[in-house]
Amino acid sequence: MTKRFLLVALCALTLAACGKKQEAPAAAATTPTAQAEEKVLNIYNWPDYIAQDMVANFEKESGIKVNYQTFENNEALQAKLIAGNSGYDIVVPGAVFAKSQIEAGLLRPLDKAQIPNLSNLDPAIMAKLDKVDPGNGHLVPWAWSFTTVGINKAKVAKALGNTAMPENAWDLVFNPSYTSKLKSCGIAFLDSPTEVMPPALHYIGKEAYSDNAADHKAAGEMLAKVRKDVRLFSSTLIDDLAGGKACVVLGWAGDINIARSRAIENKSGAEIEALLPSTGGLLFFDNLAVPKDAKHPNNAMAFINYFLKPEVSAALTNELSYPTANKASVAQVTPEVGQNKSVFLDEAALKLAVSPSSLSNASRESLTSVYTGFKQGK
Ligand code: SPD
Repeated sequence: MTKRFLLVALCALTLAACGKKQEAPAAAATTPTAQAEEKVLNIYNWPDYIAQDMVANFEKESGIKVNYQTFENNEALQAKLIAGNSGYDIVVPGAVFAKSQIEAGLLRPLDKAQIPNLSNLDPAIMAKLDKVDPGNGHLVPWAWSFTTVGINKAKVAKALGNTAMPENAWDLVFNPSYTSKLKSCGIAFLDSPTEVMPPALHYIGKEAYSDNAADHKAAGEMLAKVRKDVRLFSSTLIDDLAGGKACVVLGWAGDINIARSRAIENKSGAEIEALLPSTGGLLFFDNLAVPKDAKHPNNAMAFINYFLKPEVSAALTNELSYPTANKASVAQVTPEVGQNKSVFLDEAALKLAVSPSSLSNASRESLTSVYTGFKQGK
């Protein structure tokens, strides 16, 4: 997927709008037909990534009982899909992993006849997703956002003292001149090689999704210099930031905005902000997909169709600060969310932003090895 292509798609959207361990669900013994399929749907999604009433409303409307479980990173989902027989009927892989999952036959083609609301999707975004999923045969976009730096403004200002905020927000997590000061109030990183290494590569001027092991090593050398200042590798950055365990995070803009709302709800007084780095954030797209061995594929299609109702997609955006690709939902996005520049990026931020790209298995292995060394302080 090229940067240019995604940029055009996202501009269209913007203009319009502007680890818990879990048991796998029990699998049914046979693959049922549409008529015979039991009224059950097993969903595996990221945490804090669904509107509050969506499952209950779908259950009420469809009579299908939903079992909902969460995973914390693409690596965890990938392991489940490779192992097979996960018991899940819907999973939500990122675009960076989805291409290779489709090529490996891990995902089942969509039955588009059962999803008439596909017509609500933004054709520009679907055309771009076609690079990951030829013919848009396997994926329906769930939500998108970008990886960036989030801060608790007052704590960061205090920890920096006389030092001004950097022009490039990535300096707050990758430049020892800043991290050495910010460690006092807590620096937290996402805990995943494919979340931390691409921003690190981007920061040192390499391709964020470089396949070159020498680039990976160079990013590891940069990271080693800030390792002693990183307090947490975390899958709970929303709580860490809202609750005060961290004052700076390398995380997802959507989750940083959730932390911001939570701090306001809790009346904690913390002012939390998702920053727009001067060299750009890293865009990501997460997508609904059906594992090849799903036992309730027709129920999965029903859920996808339900999600694509304009009001259902809009509820996700309004509650969680994550835009969707549902063009028909844009009119129902609240002005507060629609005008937030760290939810819907403006043209300038979109131009700077880095688009996702598929990573080969070999690259993922190399990134994991460098990341593990970084975490272990080697
Ligand atoms: N609150 C959950 C957000 C899920 C984000 N997925 C991010 C994938 C980025 N590569």
